[in-house]
Amino acid sequence: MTWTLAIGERCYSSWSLRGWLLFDAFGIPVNTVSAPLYSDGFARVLADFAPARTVPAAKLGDTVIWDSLALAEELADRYPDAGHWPADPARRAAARSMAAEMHSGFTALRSYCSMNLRTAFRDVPVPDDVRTDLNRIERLWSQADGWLFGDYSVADAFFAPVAMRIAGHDLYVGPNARAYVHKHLAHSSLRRWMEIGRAVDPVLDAYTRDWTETAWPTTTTKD
Ligand SMILES: N[C@@H](CCC(=O)N[C@@H](CS)C(=O)NCC(=O)O)C(=O)O
Repeated sequence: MTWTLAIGERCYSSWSLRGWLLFDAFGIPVNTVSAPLYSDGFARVLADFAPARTVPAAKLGDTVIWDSLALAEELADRYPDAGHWPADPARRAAARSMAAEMHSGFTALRSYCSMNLRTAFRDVPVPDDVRTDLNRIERLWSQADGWLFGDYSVADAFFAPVAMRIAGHDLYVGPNARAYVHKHLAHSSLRRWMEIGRAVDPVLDAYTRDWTETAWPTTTTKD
């Protein structure tokens, strides 16, 4: 039996990206079904995932999981060798804390800079509360040497859309954080997600902004 994951549009649905990375980046097979955001089709697709009302929603037989943090824990329990969390207890505790802080926080950055993997912007004015979020993110990422805890973990999957917000809005962060953003830009799972999203997603007007558009940053390295 294979998991099915309901996702929104790949270019715009940051939580869907996290959910999918929890499978793809850890080698767990998954089929996706599209639940188009802001459409009647959204509720129709999610009816199969009751009581879910947001994406991502995952299903395996009678089991339904409708929250990305719950999905991370459930997959980590079911696939103990997949490496969702660092093996070292202190690092695992820190990784869990980071994923949880991301799950419940950074609302200023998240609401001001929506994830948009199709269109990038430059010269975006940065309000104080967004800078405060960025400062906190930089502090958390400061230990990254490659990925946050050595091997790719749930903490990295949870921060992937944050890295894409920084890249796609050309937000200033220092050299360490910039290197971490580029690590995500080079990540094969993320690149594949982006490619498919750009090929199949419609342009959603809700994500149009008045800021100056620019080319999406690319990276020459691949993971
Ligand atoms: N706490 C949820 C958040 C999921 C979420 O807000 N997903 C958005 C799409 S990125 C959604 O489904 N929005 C549709 C809605 O709220 O009606 C999780 O961690 O999975």
